[in-house]
Amino acid sequence: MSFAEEFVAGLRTRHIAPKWFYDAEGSRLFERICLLPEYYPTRTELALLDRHAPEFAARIGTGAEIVEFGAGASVKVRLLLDALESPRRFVPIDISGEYLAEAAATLRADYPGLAVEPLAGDFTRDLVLPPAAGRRIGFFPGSSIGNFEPEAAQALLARFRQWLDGGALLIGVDLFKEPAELHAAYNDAQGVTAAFNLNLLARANRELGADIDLGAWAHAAFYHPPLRRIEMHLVSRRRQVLQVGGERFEFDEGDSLHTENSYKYGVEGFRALARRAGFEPGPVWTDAARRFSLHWLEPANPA
Ligand code: AVJ
Repeated sequence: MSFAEEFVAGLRTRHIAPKWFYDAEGSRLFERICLLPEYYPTRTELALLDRHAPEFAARIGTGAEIVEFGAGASVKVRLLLDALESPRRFVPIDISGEYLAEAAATLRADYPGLAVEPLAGDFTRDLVLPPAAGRRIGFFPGSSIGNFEPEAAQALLARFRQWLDGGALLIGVDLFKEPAELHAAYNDAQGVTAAFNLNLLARANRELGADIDLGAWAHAAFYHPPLRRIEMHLVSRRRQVLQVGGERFEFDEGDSLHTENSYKYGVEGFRALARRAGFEPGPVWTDAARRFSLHWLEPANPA
C-alpha cells in the first residue's frame, strides 16, 4: 500500500505504521534524534560496533556481501566495512529511495573496490534480492526490530534468514531499563522527537494535499512496562475534523493516532525469539551499563 492509502486507513483505525515517518525530512529529523544527548541507542551501538569491529570482521570473513535492512545514513555500516577484508558488495535497502541514492553515491566514492547496489523498497513486504555475490551477511542495526510486535519481529527474522541464504545476521537490539531513562530518550528537551512524530502529519500535508493544523496536535511518548514498549502517539489538542482523500475524520480533544511502538528486550528474551525464527544465537555484545545489545545470529539449519 502507498502512503496515501495507509494514511487514510490509519485515520480510520487510529494507527499508522512508523515506516511512514521516513520521507526525506523525516530521515533528516531521525538523524538529529540520533545525536541527542537523551537518545542513548545510537551512541551506544556505535561504540559497540567500533570496539568489536575486528571480531565481526573475523566472523564475516573475506569477500562477503553485506545487506543492510533499513539503511538510512551509512555511519554504522562504515564502521563494519572499514574493518572487513575485501568486502565484495553492499546492498542497502531502504524505504526512502531519495535518501538511499545520496548515501550510495558517497559510499561508492569512499570505497572504490566495493559494489554498492541500493534497493529502494519495503523489506516487510515482498522484495526480490539479487543473487548473493559472496557470503551474505545481514545487518539490521538501530533496534528497528523494536518497531514490530514480537510475533511480527519473529516473522521478519525468519524472512531475513531465508534471504540470507545460509549467511548470518548481525542485529542491534535495545534493552529494557529504568523507565525514566527510556522516557527521556523519546521526550527530548529540544523537541526533535516531537517534530519527528509531527512530521507524519506535515508529510500528509505535503504529499496528500491535506490541510492539517500541526498546532492542533501534540507529541506523546511513554513507556508501557507490561509490554516493555515505548508508545508514541499524536494527540488531538481539540475537537477537529480532518479532510483527507475525500473522507472526513473526526477527532475529539484527547483522541490519538498511535504512530509507533518501540519494544525493548532482555538479552535472553531476544535470543529465544531468534531461536523461534530459526536462528542459532551466537555471541552477544553489550555495553557496561547493558543499555544496548548486538547479536550474532547463525541460521539453525543452513540451507
Ligand atoms: C529507529 C525504531 C529504532 O524506536 O528508538 C526514535 C525510532 N522513534 N525516536 C526507536 C525512534 C522516536 C527508533 N527506531
